[in-house]
Amino acid sequence: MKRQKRIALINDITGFGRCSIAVMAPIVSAMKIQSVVIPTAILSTHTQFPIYYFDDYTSKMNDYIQTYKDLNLEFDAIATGFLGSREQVDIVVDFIQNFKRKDSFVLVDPVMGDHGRLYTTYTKEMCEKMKELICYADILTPNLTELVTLLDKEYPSYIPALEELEKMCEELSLKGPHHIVVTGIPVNDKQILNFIYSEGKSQALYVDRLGEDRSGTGDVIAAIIAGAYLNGYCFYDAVKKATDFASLCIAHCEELELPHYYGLCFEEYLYKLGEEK
Ligand code: PXL
Repeated sequence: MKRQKRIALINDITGFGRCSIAVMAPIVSAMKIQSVVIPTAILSTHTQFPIYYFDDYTSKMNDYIQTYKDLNLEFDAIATGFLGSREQVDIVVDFIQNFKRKDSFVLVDPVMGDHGRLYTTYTKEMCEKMKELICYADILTPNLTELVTLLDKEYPSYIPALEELEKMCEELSLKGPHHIVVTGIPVNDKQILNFIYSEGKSQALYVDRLGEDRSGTGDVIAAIIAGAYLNGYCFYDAVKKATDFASLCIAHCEELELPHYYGLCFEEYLYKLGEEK
């Protein structure tokens, strides 16, 4: 049977706030890839809102995934994001061991924190488990907070130099991932650095800083990197496509004066993702 490319999205479903699956599923669909949703938690809003309803899906995930095992479903890529509990890491590892093939890839977005702080749902134990998960990743998309946490380092009081970033990525890549992008590094008032480390080679990709940081940016970027890489882009081009798209959405959020925790209003630009290179 001929079929479209297919990606498993293991992430939370959040109703309001444009993050995780609510963002990633439409984005990969726009890139002509079938998305298969595997929920880790169901939230009314994400955890950057002052209040949210959080329903941990851990106890249901194994039964949910069993159907896919019984159907012998195949996935060309697996993308993991926000995990709601420590046990979920074991479930995700089991999923990867079952479904990863030689010609498929795993993207791990180690959603743990930002601006030097871990998210409120994130425990020390979960950080330890996340270190296990990254060993299964081909592609890793940490921000600076997540990069240093995964390496047991303190969040720096200064912006690390390119050589230092390269060293940290090199250290992390020894654990598994051969493509790493450290996203959203605020190098100065005007620019954001996305530091790309791909099979031993580093490249710095600077983008204009448009207003304040916006939640959900990492999810938009991870989805486009996964989709573009699956569609045959090299890693650098996949990251470039992702950051160009995010910049477009952020500029529109600024025009609309949206609160930073409302996520990126990507909807009216989705059509651009379906266009050929
Ligand atoms: O965008 C990252 C993210 C995903 N999912 C949930 C979150 C966050 C960031 O705060 O709270 C539930």
